[in-house]
Amino acid sequence: MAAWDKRDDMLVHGQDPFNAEPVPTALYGHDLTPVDAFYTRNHGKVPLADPEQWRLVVDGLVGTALRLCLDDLRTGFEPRSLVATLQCAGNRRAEMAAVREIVGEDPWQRCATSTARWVGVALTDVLAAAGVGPAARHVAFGAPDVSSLAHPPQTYGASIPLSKATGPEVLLAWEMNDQPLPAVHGAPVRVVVPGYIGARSVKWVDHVSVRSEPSDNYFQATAYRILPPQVDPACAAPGNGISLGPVALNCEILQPGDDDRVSAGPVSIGGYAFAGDDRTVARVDVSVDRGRTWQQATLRPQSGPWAWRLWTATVEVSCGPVTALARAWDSTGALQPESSAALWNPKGYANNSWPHVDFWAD
Ligand SMILES: Nc1nc2c(c(=O)[nH]1)N[C@H]1C(S)=C(S)[C@@H](COP(=O)(O)O)O[C@H]1N2
Ligand SMILES: [Mo]
Repeated sequence: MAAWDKRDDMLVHGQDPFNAEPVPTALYGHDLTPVDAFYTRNHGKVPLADPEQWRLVVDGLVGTALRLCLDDLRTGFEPRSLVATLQCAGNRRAEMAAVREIVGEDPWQRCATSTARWVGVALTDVLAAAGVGPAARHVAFGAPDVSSLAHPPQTYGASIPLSKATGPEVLLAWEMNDQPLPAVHGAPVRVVVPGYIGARSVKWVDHVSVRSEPSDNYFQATAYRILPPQVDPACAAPGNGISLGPVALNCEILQPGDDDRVSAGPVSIGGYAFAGDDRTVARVDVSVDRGRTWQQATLRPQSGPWAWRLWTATVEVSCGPVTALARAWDSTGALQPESSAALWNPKGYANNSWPHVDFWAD
């Protein structure tokens, strides 16, 4: 086992903070990602909270501030369960870093994304219990883990617009794939914001604050923003760049893998596709002739409106090197952009260009 009970074959980008993604073969074919394969992204040391001691403070622009223990959450509100995909904004950064260097960020490959069934309560029910004031526009989340990626070091935080926070899908969750939330994934309670970049799903959440403005935490105000290419991220100030919320339409190929050898003839190609927030994946196409012709993939049934779409296509390949490309379309008719060069940004976020694998057919 790797650290935090993860599979031995995880691609570990760093031990402290612990950052790891599964290999494509560990993601492939599972509607729900086994917990030991689920990617994990951390910005500081994993806090080991005692569930008995844990309290959630709900304050800010509310009628009545709340201080809830785990039992209050479990017994005071209707339990909810849903399948949601988390996707890191840095997913697929390695490919973008090959276009032009990206300094100080982990080179995530294809698998900084995973899907689980989450159980908890709806944030909106807790907000309703506190009573949201008329000036409220955003809901901020705080956590105890300290990150020295901020200068000076800061605890992790994020916020989402109130309009998202009051959707029934946003959870305060304590269970993941029928198990209590493991420490590395946010025990005892984390936020799950389906359809938004993973960074907004704050782990070890201990503070929910209703505000008129977005959070001024470093990870909301300064990081997780698309900066113009000429900007040095070390000089970025709060509010610079485009703040990331909903996940951009994306897809990846998980099988075959790069450098695999397959038999010439019909070959099964498969992967995931995901469209954030209120968009859905409408179609995935595959090409083995560099995009001259495309073949439509079969979408597997979706495990719920907030889950990825797994897909497969059988294509004919002849002997020799093969490059397979994929591209997804969403429910608005939008297509993924073709090249990661066009998307390059200094922190390497939101690479949603057409994925490709290079393999060999004998
Ligand atoms: N408290 C806290 N929450 C956090 C983070 C963190 O470092 N600290 N990382 C965020 C990021 S960037 C991502 S992509 C997801 C990853 O969740 P996971 O580790 O359960 O996969 O958690 C988010 N929530
Ligand atoms: Mo992330």
